[in-house]
Order: sequence, then C-alpha cells, then structure tokens
Amino acid sequence: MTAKSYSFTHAITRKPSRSIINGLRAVDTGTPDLDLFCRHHDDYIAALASTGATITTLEALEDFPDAVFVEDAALCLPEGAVIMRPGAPTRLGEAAAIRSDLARFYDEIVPVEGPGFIEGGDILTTEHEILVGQSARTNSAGIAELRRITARWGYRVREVQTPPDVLHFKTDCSLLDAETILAAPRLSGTGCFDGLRVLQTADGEDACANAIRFNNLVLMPAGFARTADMLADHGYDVREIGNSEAAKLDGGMSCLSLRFSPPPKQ
Ligand code: CIR
Repeated sequence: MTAKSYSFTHAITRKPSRSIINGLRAVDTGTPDLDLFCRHHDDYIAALASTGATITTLEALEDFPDAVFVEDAALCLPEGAVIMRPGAPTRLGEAAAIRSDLARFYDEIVPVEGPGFIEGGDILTTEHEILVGQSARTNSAGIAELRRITARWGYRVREVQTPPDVLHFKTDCSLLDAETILAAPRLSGTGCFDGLRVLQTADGEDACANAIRFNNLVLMPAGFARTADMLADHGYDVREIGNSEAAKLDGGMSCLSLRFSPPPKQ
C-alpha cells in the first residue's frame, strides 16, 4: 500500500529572492548569502527530483522576503488544497499569491478565513490525522478553521502545542514513515506523539528535527552526524542538504517545499 503521508508525485518550491536578506528571524546570526542559499536550494530540488517526483519551481517573489519557505502558505492534501492565513503579517500576501499556482493542480482550493491564523509549518500530516501545533503564528481559531475545512475530506485535526520559543511545530519534528516520528526531546517529552514510534534527535542536535520523508528519501540538514547515522542505522535512506543560509532565517527542510499528490484534474 502507498502511504499518502510520505509518498508524493509532486512538489512545489520557490526560488530564493534577493530580498531574502530581509527575511524574518528570531535571533540575528548573520545575513544569508543568496548565492549559497541558491546552491543549497538546487541540491534540495535535485534530491526531491531524484525520487521520480515532478518538481515545480516558482519564480522568486521580491516583495515577500520569506516566500522561499513555501510550505507556510498552503496545505496540500490528496483531495484538495487549503490556503493558509500566516500569523506573520509580512507573510500574509504569500498565501494569496500561491493560489493561482495551486490552481494548476487542484480544482478544490479552500482559503482559511480570518480572524484566526495558521501557517503550514505548524501542520504535521500523519497517516491517521492532522496534528497542528498552536504557536506564535498559529492560533486555536486558525486550527478550528482547518478542522472545519478538512472535515469534508474526512480528516481528524488534533490541536497540540508547539514548545515555547520554537517557531513552528515542525521545527521540532518530522514524519519518517507511517508509524515513526523524528523529534527533538523537548517536543516528544510533551507526549503529543503517544501511540507512534519516536526517534529522538541526538543530544545537542535539536536543530535537525526538521527533516522530510519524501518517497524513498529522508532529507535532513547537513552537519548533524549523530542523528544522520542513527537514522541510517534504522534503515532510512538519508540525504544531507546544506542548510546554513535557511537556518539563519529559522528555515529547514520542510519549509522549502509543498509536497503532494494532486487528484486527477476534472
Ligand atoms: C519565518 O520566520 O516565517 C521564516 N523566516 C522561516 C519560516 C520557516 N518555515 C517553516 O518552518 N515551515
């Protein structure tokens, strides 16, 4: 059986813009270098494409410095797409902008209506449910809207808590397969993954919890050897991708793509 939570025919990415130097960040650890960011981004796209999926790379959006983190603007499910309502005011326009791009793949596209907020980085879709972490960017009203929208497709939405001072729920976790989550200890300790197998990031390597399972591969940020080795020992085919520049803007592997299998077009 194909697992819909990590088997995908398509992904959407967006080229980094020159304005990336103005991207949001919790702590300023330096200005991202656009050339290096682009090289890492090319490696990321090549890894996704190597699985046989079709990758669409959208043009950069200079007006939106964080638009390379395309995951936050939408949630793409096999039945339809949901346009997010980002809690970061500078990112609201990204959600509107992606709608026409998704229309190439989806007949059914439903926007989250205000006043709530929700960003894709707070959403982890497992084989059985949609987990959404409340955070500084995602509130209960936004989560309730997502629950209302996805109920038509039969989904269960479970509200959980993103740890304090962590940008997004998926900053601290990733789906590895239908039963397994990779998580930073500070998140798995909350018990939100009870019933699933949890592999914890190695001591001091919380920053690599944002990985992605994409078909046969697990993409993770380079430089976290103990966690990478642990995942390989568990049988995962790990690809390490340079992430130094995205990390300066609190971005990781999941943020850089929308991963999905669209329904056949009517
Ligand atoms: C932001 O603060 O919104 C961006 N600099 C980083 C977004 C990362 N996205 C994600 O984790 N899904």
